[in-house]
Amino acid sequence: MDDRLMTIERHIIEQQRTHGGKGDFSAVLSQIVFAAKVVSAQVAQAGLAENILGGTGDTNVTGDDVQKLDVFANRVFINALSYIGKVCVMASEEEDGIILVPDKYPKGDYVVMFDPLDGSSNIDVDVSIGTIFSIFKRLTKEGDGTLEDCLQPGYKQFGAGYVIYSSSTVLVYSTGEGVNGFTLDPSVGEFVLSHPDIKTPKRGKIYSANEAYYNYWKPGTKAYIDHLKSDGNAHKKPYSLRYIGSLVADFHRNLLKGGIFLYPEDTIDPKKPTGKLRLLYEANPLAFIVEQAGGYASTGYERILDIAPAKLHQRVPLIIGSKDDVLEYEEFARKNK
Ligand code: AHM
Ligand code: MG
Repeated sequence: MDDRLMTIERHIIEQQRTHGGKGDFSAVLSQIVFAAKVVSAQVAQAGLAENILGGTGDTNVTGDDVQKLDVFANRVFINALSYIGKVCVMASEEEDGIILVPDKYPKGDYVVMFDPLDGSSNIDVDVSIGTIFSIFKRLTKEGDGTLEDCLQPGYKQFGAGYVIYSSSTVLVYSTGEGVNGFTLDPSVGEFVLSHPDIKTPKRGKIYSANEAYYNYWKPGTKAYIDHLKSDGNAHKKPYSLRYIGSLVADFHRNLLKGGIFLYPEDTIDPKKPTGKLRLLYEANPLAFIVEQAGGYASTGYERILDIAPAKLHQRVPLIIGSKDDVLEYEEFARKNK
């Protein structure tokens, strides 16, 4: 094999060597890579397998329809992370409470949280979907991890990333030293470095939001979007609107091209005044990635990574992307209360 070919496993090993760790964190990452390959293979076949395509008829803890592939992906990630002895507790968007490692396996130092298959309502129509993950070190000393281990602010993440299952499968991750993206080469089953040291433009030309909610947005969000559509903005001409409705896909495009994604507060559902997205499984990991790439993530009022979580399935407004764009949104939110 070409010595210059940087597979993700090699990247993980080389990073570990630089840090001189025991390899526990690397083992966690490698299991996530493995799980991503398994899910990728299933997603690619979703249209073929009648028993995989379509809903189970159940709803998950946050009230969304559960698709069979969600259930499958959730199980794959839990199983892959359970037996290695490096994880003490997990949490998933698909599960009500924390997920403990079965008694028969040793417990390790790491806490892993994930959204196993985000945007799953898009599966049936062949639109890109993704996995998002977030890794912390435990606060408790030993044994099973606890809820407290899971409820840490995002700036304490040890690593985070996402996988996009699309025209190709791409895994993007960061351990706090920049962001790298790897594309799955299906012929050899390896993720290969394709997007080294990703930096997001300081300002973008794209905004991504579900603008059908405009009438339910706060004055600051309305004024901001009006501004982007006018010729009074930084580019002196309207921004472009791009909204897939699959967070990972919208985020990935904006990360590479520059832009701002918004899922702000709205008044549609009084039970979800802070928007739809979850702090632990969606906002935190993507905020970690975007900051590592030179961007920024905010609720409109505060940095996402500074929020001390109060509960597992906490929702937050998420404004994320190119730094100057997100800072400008904050200014509009401040001035238009
Ligand atoms: P999910 O976690 O249930 O799949 O929902 C999250 C998805 C995101 O991928 C996407 O950004 C958002 O829901 C779209 O929501 P909306 O249809 O309200 O625009
Ligand atoms: Mg989700």
